Amino acid sequence: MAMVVVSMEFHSSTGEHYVVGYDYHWRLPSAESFYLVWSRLHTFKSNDVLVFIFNNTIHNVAEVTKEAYEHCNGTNPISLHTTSPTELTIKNMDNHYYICTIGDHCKKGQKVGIEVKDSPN
Ligand SMILES: [Cu+2]
Repeated sequence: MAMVVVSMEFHSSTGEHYVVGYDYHWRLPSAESFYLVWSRLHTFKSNDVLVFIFNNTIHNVAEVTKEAYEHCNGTNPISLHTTSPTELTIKNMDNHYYICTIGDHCKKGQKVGIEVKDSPN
């Protein structure tokens, strides 16, 4: 009985988990728009969790500003994550932007912007 209660509390306090890129995970996409298309197919809310799964010897995840995202500037990220999987909780209603800072991966499409639309239930 106690375990059921704990389980329900856990469920209600966390949002959906989204694996970025589905089974393709987080790597160089075959099409530049791949992660943009992925992002647009979901409605993200605060407390949802983005899961980045990647080969950490050749990729990373950096949260960056919108401007840095648009220019693929990874020199001064908001946060940098180098272990996989990286789970990032959306903590506010702002939009969020993530890139890989390795080589020219971002310019080749390894970047994703998250539009946060609703508050949690
Ligand atoms: Cu990369």
